[in-house]
This record gives sequence, structure tokens and C-alpha cells, in this order.
Amino acid sequence: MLSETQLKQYREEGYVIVEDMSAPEEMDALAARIDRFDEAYNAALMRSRSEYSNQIANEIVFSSYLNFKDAEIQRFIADERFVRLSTQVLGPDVRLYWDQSVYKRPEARRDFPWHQDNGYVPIVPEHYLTCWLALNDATIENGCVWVLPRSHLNGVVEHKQTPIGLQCYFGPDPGTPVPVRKGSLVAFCSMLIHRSGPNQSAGVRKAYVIQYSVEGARNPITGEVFNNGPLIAKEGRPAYTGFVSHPDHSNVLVG
Ligand SMILES: O=C(O)CCC(=O)C(=O)O
Repeated sequence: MLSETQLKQYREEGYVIVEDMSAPEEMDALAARIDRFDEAYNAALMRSRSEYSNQIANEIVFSSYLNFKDAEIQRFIADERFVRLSTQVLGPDVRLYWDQSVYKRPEARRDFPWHQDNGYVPIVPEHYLTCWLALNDATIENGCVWVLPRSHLNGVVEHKQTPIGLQCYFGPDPGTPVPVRKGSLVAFCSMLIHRSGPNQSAGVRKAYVIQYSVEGARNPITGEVFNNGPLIAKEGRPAYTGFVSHPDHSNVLVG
């Protein structure tokens, strides 16, 4: 999956682009499945009027636990392509750590601010892998991801609550934009500082964020071992054997 050069880039710069991981038709089919969750979540956000942090109805909407809600989506995140990629980066035993879609509508006129994924939930070991998969073309105009290369090398840093969300970098570095074609993904270390820009286009920017950790990763505060999706690799080989549900997240559009 990753060449030696790409793996070196991931380790040194904190990120790498995996071009054309999925064919456009596969992305269209996946986006169609995810659209209905996004629509339901957006409707819930409209009803609740900004009860959920970081999310704004009709602007930026996150829908989580999609793998538990749709067998086809769960099969996708356990696909052999992700087994190869995640085991290269994390080692032989890998579990899905988190999955969510992030849809930015044209009304999303502001940044999703500089942060590390580790800034949200503490985890041991700290390093996990984020795959930011473009369901449609992600461009500077429509709000692609920007990164601060090598920032992962400083470990987890302090985040402050700001009016636009948790933020950990306030300096002058504009960062590096990472536009990606539909079906390509940005693979980055969870400690890499990243943001996304406003959507200044006429269409919705659609991403599916799929994160993997080593099996047994836990929250060091609560002691909870994370179980937000299936084991996908054991001893370096595919471990997924079929749909795994979750009592709190199955068969519901929102939740
Ligand atoms: O997709 C985006 O606009 C930002 C998402 C992001 O940074 C994240 O989920 O951590």
C-alpha cells in the first residue's frame, strides 16, 4: 500500500497522500449511503439548535459510528486496503478506533481550527492513524485539510476552547494545503496538527474520516478499552469476519 518513501514521509512529516485508494464509482456509492446519515443528523442539529459542539446545522455536520449503522460501510472500513495501510503504520493488530463523516456545506464560511485528533479524547498508546477520505474532490476552495508538517513530532499539546472549537496552534504558519481527488485519502498521524478551511464553493465538501488504533488502546483516564468498531487485523492478516453491531448505535440514523 505505502512505498518505503511514503512510509518515511508519514513518519517524518506526519502525513502522506494515498492517491486513488477507491474508484470514483465506489466513492459515489459510499457517499450515497452516508448522505442519509448526514441528512438525518443535520435535521437533528436543526431541531436541537447547536447542542452539539463544533457542529452547526446546514454548515458543518459530523455523523459518527457509521460502521455500526450500515453493514456495507463496516465492510468498507475493514477492507484489505485498510488492513494493509493500517498494519504498515501501526503494527499487526489493528481495530477501528473511530469513524465519522464530515460534510461542509457552502454555508460553512469559517475554519475548523488547528487541532490534533488526540486533543479530543485521551488515548494510550497516543499514536493512531487518521484516514481522511475524500468522497468528492477536496480543494482549497471547498475546504480541504491543511497540515503543519512535522508537528506530530512534538507529541500531544495543549488545546484551548475557542469560539470555533478546540484549538492548539495560534501562530503565523499558514500550513500546507492537502487537496485530494475523490477516492484519494490523506493518511496522517493523530498528533499531526491540522485544520480545514471554509467552503467557498457552491457544493458540499464530503469526507469520511476513518481512524485506526492498535488493538487494546484505552482511555488512560477512565481505563475503558475502546471498542468503537471491529478488529480488522490480527497478526498482520485480515481479521474481519462479518458485521458487528453495537447496542447504542445500530439501526439508528442519529446517535
Ligand atoms: O473535515 C474537516 O473539515 C475537518 C475534520 C477534522 O479535522 C477532524 O475530523 O479531525
